[in-house]
Amino acid sequence: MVQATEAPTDAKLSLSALTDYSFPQKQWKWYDYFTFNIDHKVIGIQYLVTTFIFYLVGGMMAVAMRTELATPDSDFLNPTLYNAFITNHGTIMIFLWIVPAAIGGFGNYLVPLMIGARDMAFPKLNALAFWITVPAALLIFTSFLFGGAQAGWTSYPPLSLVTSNVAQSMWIVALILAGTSSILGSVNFIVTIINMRVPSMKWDQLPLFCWAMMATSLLALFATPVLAAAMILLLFDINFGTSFFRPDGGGNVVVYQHLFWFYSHPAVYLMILPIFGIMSEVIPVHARKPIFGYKAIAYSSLAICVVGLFVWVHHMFTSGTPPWMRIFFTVSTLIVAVPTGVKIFSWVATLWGGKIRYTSAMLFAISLLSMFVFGGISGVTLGTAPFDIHVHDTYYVVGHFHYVLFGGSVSGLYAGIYHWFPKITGRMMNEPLGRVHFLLNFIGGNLTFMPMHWLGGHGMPRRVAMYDPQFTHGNQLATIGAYILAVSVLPLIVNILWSLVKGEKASGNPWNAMTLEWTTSSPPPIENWAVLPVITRGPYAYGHVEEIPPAERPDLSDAIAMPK
Ligand code: HEM
Ligand SMILES: [Cu+2]
Repeated sequence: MVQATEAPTDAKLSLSALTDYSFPQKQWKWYDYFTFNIDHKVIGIQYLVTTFIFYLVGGMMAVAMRTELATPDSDFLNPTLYNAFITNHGTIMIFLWIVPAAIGGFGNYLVPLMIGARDMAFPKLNALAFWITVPAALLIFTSFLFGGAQAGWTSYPPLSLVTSNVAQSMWIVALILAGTSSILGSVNFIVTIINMRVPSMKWDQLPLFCWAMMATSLLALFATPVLAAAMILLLFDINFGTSFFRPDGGGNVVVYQHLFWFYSHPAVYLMILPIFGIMSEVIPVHARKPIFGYKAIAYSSLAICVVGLFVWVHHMFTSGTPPWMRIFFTVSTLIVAVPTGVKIFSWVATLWGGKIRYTSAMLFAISLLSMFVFGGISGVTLGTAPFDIHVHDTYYVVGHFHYVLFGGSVSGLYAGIYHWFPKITGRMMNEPLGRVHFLLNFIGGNLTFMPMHWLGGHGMPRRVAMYDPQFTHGNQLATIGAYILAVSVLPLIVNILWSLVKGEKASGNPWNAMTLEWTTSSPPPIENWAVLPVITRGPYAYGHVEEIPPAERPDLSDAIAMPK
């Protein structure tokens, strides 16, 4: 564990002196970011940068697929390569972008800073968790030399037993590595949040992002080992002549589906809970209001974590599930929408009557609200067995999960980038360019994924390179949307690179935020603070003093202003 320095820890954190704990100190050099560095901030940045590059690779595959789908015939990619692209696009987006960027990237960078710790509880384990994602990515990329895995990101047997064995095995090992990284990370977050908070921080003063990371980590810890088990059994079936899932050897394919979805439904929460955490930080700061329903938001993350473990069969309504199972899992799926709704209402109530600043971070948070709610509602329709049976494996499902994954998780990651970039780099981003990015993203996202609901509802199956000509127009709209999305990342990339060099210098707390990461300098020094901060109020006590000039501010250092 990283020890606190000998500096005194009795300084009071008063609102008039939010940056009191900053001090000039050594920073890491550029080459430190290429080493087995154990600083949580370096590891967070390593995750954010590498996963963003993986995102671009996954995005290029998507553009290639949408180009193929611009016409009904298979004339751009050959169908085998098309299958490899769907499989690896999905895999990269989930396992190499959203999960590691949200948990590994923002989680590592922010959690210690938000709880007043100098690092994570197990810094070396943390570095190990990052570095095993690198061979995972290399395996995925090099598997294309062997044709690439082609059985979809779900890799159901028997298809996964008969397509491209070498590439499929590489894919499996990559997932086991990514899963191991996720388990190591979870243990670290749980111990860190429980044990490493500054002593003065009570549970109800814990920032909501940390609550979200706690729920995420518990969920990852329960669910991920099951994925590893499924993957190892599948690897044996492919390479060592076993028949756990091989039908002609007496194996059972439905068992694979249970094991896979027992992990992979919770995985959708691994992809959205940390993002919900980002929302709960970004919205109050830019709406200048205390968060509405702090406890409701914190506990609903835990509720999602528990109920989310009991809904997985909604992915298997068409796999011969008996009626009682369909009823049970329809009901549990609808129940999980309740704690999610609680969060949505709390964010809307926080916005309500706020002094909203339409910063790029806030724009992406609002875009998340609208697109995630849309995807959540189509999710409720899918969770209802009688409806799901009709649209299962159609483009309706693809429309649904892109609204939650792209409109939800990716918007949230973007909001996080615009919000914490000044903290991480010490430079402000360019706001007008951010708005261009937001507009292109919002228009492109809806144009790409909205027509898919219509296509699926009219019977277009998913995972196909060729389709019936009656579906041409809807597909062309989606393809145009995808090109807009491809262009939309350019302003973001230009903004990041330009701001890194030329951006206006950021103060310790450019947004006037109240969580602890803003009390140190931007970027924070290696040890985070000279003296550990002392907490005297909740993390969202907005609207009381900020408009009063510092000299006239009342001394709130003893007030604990928690929203009730
Ligand atoms: C927050 C994040 C969510 C993410 C990331 C997500 C992601 C996904 C993904 C990747 C699939 C595709 C499965 C496949 O390949 O067959 C899917 C399908 C499905 N989702 Fe979601 N989902 C989310 C939320 C929800 C919600 C809130 C519900 C319901 C309340 C829901 C219900 C379903 C159902 C029932 C299916 C299965 C459809 C079928 O196979 O016919 N999802 N989701
Ligand atoms: Cu699910």
